[in-house]
Amino acid sequence: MAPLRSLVAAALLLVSSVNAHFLLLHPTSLEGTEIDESKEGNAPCGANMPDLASSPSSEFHVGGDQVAVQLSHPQANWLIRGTLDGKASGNWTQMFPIVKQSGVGAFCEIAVVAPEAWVGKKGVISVAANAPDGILYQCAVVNFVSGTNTTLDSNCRNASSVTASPENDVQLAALISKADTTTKGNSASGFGLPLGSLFAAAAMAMAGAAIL
Ligand SMILES: *[C@@H]1O[C@H](CO)[C@@H](O)[C@H](O)[C@H]1NC(C)=O
Ligand SMILES: *[C@@H]1O[C@H](CO)[C@@H](O)[C@H](O)[C@H]1NC(C)=O
Ligand SMILES: *[C@@H]1O[C@H](CO)[C@@H](O)[C@H](O)[C@H]1NC(C)=O
Ligand SMILES: [Cu+2]
Repeated sequence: MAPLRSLVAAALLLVSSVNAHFLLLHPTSLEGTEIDESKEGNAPCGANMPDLASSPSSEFHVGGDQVAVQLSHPQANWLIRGTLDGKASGNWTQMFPIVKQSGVGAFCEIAVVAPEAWVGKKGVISVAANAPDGILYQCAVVNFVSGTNTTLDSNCRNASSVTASPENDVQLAALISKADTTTKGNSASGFGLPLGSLFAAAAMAMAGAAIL
């Protein structure tokens, strides 16, 4: 009986791991806490589409706020982007340099930024993971507010085995609107210093890696 039982257990594990991709824990996903990971391959948000009038929303500080995820793959690259388009159909602005997570589990960036011009507006944050089984999506509807939030959410943590570093991912970079890409890092575009300096730091880190 034991062999059969362990076979069934192994099969169940396989089935559940097929659809285990990632969870968006903060800001709260459009799907709430019952995220259908089997639908995460659907751009731009996974199982649900945002509705600025009725989707639950939370505050997001444009000067720096948190995005917390839980990854079920040993590795994935992350893109965090935002738009004021209520249907999340375009006009994506990159909110953080693309990073590669290595290690299964909790990962949280604590200083994700949005353009100052978005203060007082409602929009959509979309988190895209380039995982071994494709590009996966989750979204959150947020009210953009001024300032920074340095009080970490209980879900905002990095698992002890998780590391992250800047990554050049052309597939994820292609998910940013062209018009935004050309002005990225330019303070005249509405971004403050933080994103510009983040990109500079990321570029320097990549240049350093290239020398090695
Ligand atoms: C995208 O932004 C442009 C310029 O601000 C605007 O004219 C256009 O309507 C926006 N498109 C969407 C889908 O929001
Ligand atoms: C900052 O984020 C934490 C965690 O989500 C939240 O409890 C707190 O209310 C936020 N602070 C402000 C000023 O919005
Ligand atoms: C998690 O790791 C990333 C990458 O090193 C770092 O930027 C971030 O601040 C860390 N998050 C927390 C909650 O310490
Ligand atoms: Cu997956």
